Formats: sequence, C-alpha cells, structure tokens
Amino acid sequence: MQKLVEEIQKLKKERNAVIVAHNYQLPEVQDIADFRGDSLELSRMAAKSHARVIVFCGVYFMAETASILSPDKTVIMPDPAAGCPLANMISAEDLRELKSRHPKAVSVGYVNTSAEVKAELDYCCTSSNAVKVISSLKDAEEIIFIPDKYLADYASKKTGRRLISWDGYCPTHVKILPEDIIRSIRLHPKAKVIAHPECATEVAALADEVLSTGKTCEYVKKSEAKEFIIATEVGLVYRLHKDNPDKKFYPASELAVCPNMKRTNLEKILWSLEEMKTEVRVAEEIRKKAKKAIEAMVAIA
Ligand code: CIZ
Repeated sequence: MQKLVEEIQKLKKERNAVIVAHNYQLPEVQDIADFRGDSLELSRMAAKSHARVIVFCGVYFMAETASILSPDKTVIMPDPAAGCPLANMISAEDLRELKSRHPKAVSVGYVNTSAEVKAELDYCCTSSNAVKVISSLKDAEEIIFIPDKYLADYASKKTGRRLISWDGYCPTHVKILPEDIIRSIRLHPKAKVIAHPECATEVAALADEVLSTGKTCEYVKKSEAKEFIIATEVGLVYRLHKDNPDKKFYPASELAVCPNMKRTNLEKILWSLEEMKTEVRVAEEIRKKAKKAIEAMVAIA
C-alpha cells in the first residue's frame, strides 16, 4: 500500500491536483486526501485551492457541485459509477411538474440532487443549514422541499412550517432502526446519541442531537462527553476516531454502509490521475442556474 500512496502523491504533484474525500469514504481514501468534509465544504475548499485538478472521492452529485463552483478547474472522479440513490429519486422533469402544481411555492432542494435539478431550484441547502434556509422564507406562501422526506420532516418540525415534500430517502440511512438506537443506549448508557437528519423520523426522535457530518465533527470536538453513538453511514466513525483519539464512538448499525461511497479506492485514485479520468463537467447553462441556487443558500447560511 505504501508504494501506491507514494505513486499517488508523486502524480498528484505533477498534475497540480488536490484530492478531496467525503466523510463517508474508506479510511485509506480519507488518509490520502488533502481535505475531508461534507460535500459543500469540499467543493468550497477545492475552489479556493491553487490546484488545477480536483480528484473528487465521493458520489456523482458531489463532483458536479465541485464543477459548478470551479468551472476553470478539471474535476475528475476515480469511479463515476458512484451515484447517489437519493439524488436519483427526483429528476428535473419531476421537479418542474411539482412546481407547476404549486406555482406560488418557493423551491428548496437538498444538496443531494443532480445539477439539472439544482438548476430548477430557488434555494439549495445542506443538512446543516436546511432549518436556517426554511426559517428565512418568512414571506413564502408555500415551500417545496425535495428530495429527502426525512430531512423535510425534521426541518418542518424545527421551523413549524408545512413543507411540500418528495418521497425520497437515503437507502443507507433507513437501515438504521429505532431498535438499533435502543440497544446501543442499553450497551453504552453514558454515550450521547447523534443521528443524521437523513435517518427515519423515529430514529431522529431518539437522538440527543440531529446533525450533519460536518456539525457532528464540530460537536464531538467541543463536547465534554467521552462516548458517542453515531447514527449515520459508518465511514464517519473513522474520521471521528482519528480526530478525537481520547473519545469512543459506536456506530448505531454496522449495516449503514453506502456501497457507492465505498466504490472509490487507492488503485482507482491512481488510475484517475494517470489517465485524467473520468472528468465531470456541468454544461454552462445548467451550471449558471445551479450556482444561483447555491449562492442563494450561502447568502442566508
Ligand atoms: O452534504 C453532504 O456531504 C451530505 C450528503 C451529508 C453530510 O451531512 O455530510
């Protein structure tokens, strides 16, 4: 493995590339990355860097987001087949049809959407700022929120706003069941329970905190607690252990493994740098519209 790591480092320099890895990536992929984080954090860090090439280790919509924010850089994905089933649950056509049934509604969409869907939105949001974005829409008569019904439910409860939601969900997060949380609490009674807002409503209701991956990292660092039950994709536990060696982390369910996030490995990163493949580039017309929805979110959050 050391040889592979050295080859990647050498080629990364030659290509003037930066490697970014989502918090759900395999440990060895997180270790080789220049930046780890959530999708928006990574796209923004990559945009600020002086690198000409962004190697995006995550899923497809994340590489698209990097391309939206860095049109002058080359974004490559080590495995472009790493899709996001949640993002794929709504198409631009579906959203246009939903908007036509609610012509007065303001549309808000989770970052887990394709660039084409983002181009149809008024506001983009992440799991850490969905509540803030919705709270800011005081004058909106109606609000469409797509595609995650559990994030919609959580944001609706927090803001007291009724949301017109979509029947989308993350197949990995729904594997975490209320009984997993109850069992974990029985085994680790002193641990704080942190659930991702993509978890089912009954799971989020059992948590001490409902947080995105980025906010979980911040919370754990500041918390005086020493043990945590983590209800999200298991990859985050590796990062939490690494950043907080004096604290203990227990995944709520070992079944919460996203097969798409695990498609990227060191060999594929090396090949992607050798062949400069596979490039992800968002068409200019779509990019400009999608960027507006992202900027509208940034202006609020
Ligand atoms: O924005 C991201 O990266 C996602 C999808 C979740 C999170 O909480 O990091």
